[in-house]
Parts: sequence; C-alpha cells; structure tokens
Amino acid sequence: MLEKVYPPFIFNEFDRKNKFGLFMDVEKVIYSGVTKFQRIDIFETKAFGKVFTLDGVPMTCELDEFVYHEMISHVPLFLHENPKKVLVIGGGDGGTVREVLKHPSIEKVIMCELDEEVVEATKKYLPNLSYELNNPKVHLVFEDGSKFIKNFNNEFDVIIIDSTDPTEGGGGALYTESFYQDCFKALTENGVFTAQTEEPFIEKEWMIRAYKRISSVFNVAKLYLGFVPEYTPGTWSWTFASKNIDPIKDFNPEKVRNFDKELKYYNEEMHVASFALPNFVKKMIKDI
Ligand code: AAT
Repeated sequence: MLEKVYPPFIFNEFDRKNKFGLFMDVEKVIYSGVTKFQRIDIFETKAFGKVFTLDGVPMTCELDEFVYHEMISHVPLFLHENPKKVLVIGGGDGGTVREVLKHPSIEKVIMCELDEEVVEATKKYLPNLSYELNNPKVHLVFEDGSKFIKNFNNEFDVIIIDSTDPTEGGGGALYTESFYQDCFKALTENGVFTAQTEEPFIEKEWMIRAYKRISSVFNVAKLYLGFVPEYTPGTWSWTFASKNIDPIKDFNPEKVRNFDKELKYYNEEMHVASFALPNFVKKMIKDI
C-alpha cells in the first residue's frame, strides 16, 4: 500500500525570473476568494501558522507578522513627540493599525485600503491581527491610496505605507515619486513617514528605486532592516523619512524603555541597530 506522504497540496511562491522559491504544506484552506482587484487565500501551515496571500504572494503570517508590523509602526511613532493623527495606506490585515493604537496619544487613524474584501476576510479569519479595526478611533476608507492622499495638506503626524510589492514598470501607484511628494505635502512639519521598501538580496532594484525616490522628496530618508522569514529571501527593508526628524539623533530610548505595552521585536536597541547597514547595502544606496 502506498503511504500517504503529501498533504492535499503545497503552496509555492516560485520566483520564475530568479529561479527560487518558498513552499509549504497547506494543512487546511481557511478562505479563498476572488475580488475585483485580486485573489485572496488564507490557509493553515505547520511552520508559518496561518498565512494570508494575495495573488499567491505572502502578505503576512502568524509566525513573523509581529516583526513587520512592529518595525513599520514603532520606528516612526517613537520618533514623533506626540503623534495624534495617523494615515495608514494599505495594511488591510490590520496588523499595522493594531501596533499604532498601542500608543496612547493617538486620536485618529485613517486606514486607506484598496480592497474592502481583504478587510472583510481578515476581520473574520485573522482576528489576532485585525481586532483593532473596529476601534472607534479607526476610520476605514476603501480607495486607491495614491488618489486619497491628494486630499490632504499638513494633516498627518505619521504616514505609514503598508503596501503590496511593486510590479512591473514604474512599480505601481504607491512607489512613484509623485506619490511620495503627496505624502510629504500631507505630513505636518514634524511629521514622520515610513514605507515598506522591499529587500536587498534578490530584487534589490526595487529597494534601491523606492529609497531613491523617497530620498529625492524628503529632507531626511534612512533605510532600515529587519528579519521576516516569510518574505523571501528573509531580510526586509523599510524607509523612514521626514522633513526634519533624524531617526537616530532625535530618538529618545527612554520613551521606549517606559512603554508599557507588549512588544515582541522592537525595543530601543533594535531601533538603533536596524539603521546600521551592512556594507553591501550601504554601497547599493551610496550615490543616491
Ligand atoms: N500588513 C502586511 C500586509 C500587506 S498587504 C498590503 C495591502 O495593500 C493589501 O491589502 C492591498 O489590497 C493594499 N493595496 C495595494 N495597493 C493599494 C493602493 N493603491 N491603495 C491602498 N491599498 C493598496 C503588505 C505586504 C508586504 C509584502 C512584502 N513582500
């Protein structure tokens, strides 16, 4: 008798261009659906826990979601003296909003997500990430963030771009220089900005391009790194930017030390360490 070795199927994110990939047994499909914009899948795996993908690309998972969401949120939030009004673009799973709301000074968070069905699915099937999306301080807007941002001038203390990966050509609406200019305009004078900016090992051109565009718009732009095993090849980058706030000189570690909410990755040492770049990354962005 043949021993049943394989589970019903194996999820794979195979990068055909670079000929490598990530794969995992799908132990149970929790949800699959096709929206006006994309295909959503949420499934259970052994190593990564629940995994959420869009068009077959991992967006987040239980294993390491805290790394990405803490690093995209607390780095800018702790650099603002008194953040009250925050704009999150993308971020439909709610992980970023959950982290933002750990800061007691926050009065209002607008989350502008393209696809309402992502929020419906994550509210139902990823409650550990999405539970703050029902908080009365949170205002959900379902629109393309690159259009929505144009409505604001000198409005937000913090802007966070928690977006899907750039695609071909210019890289999608949330990676253009004119979008970053609109973010600059929508920020207050002491406002701070962070965007996810891809990775330095395989598709490094996207990271360089995003960093270059952000630094051509903002007075201060600094890349920082963290470990996210689910995002191949495992190292991830974000770019912090502002009109005048420096992420190291203006950082007050005392504020983090006195923070009374649970954080699993971010602390005052990781804040500083994540801005220390390896030589090969420094070289990549040197002439920008
Ligand atoms: N919190 C980690 C998850 C994400 S999902 C990014 C979200 O951005 C998706 O829900 C997608 O629907 C939304 N999105 C895409 N384009 C736009 C847009 N133009 N305006 C508003 N929202 C948008 C990030 C995953 C990072 C993956 C890294 N490999």
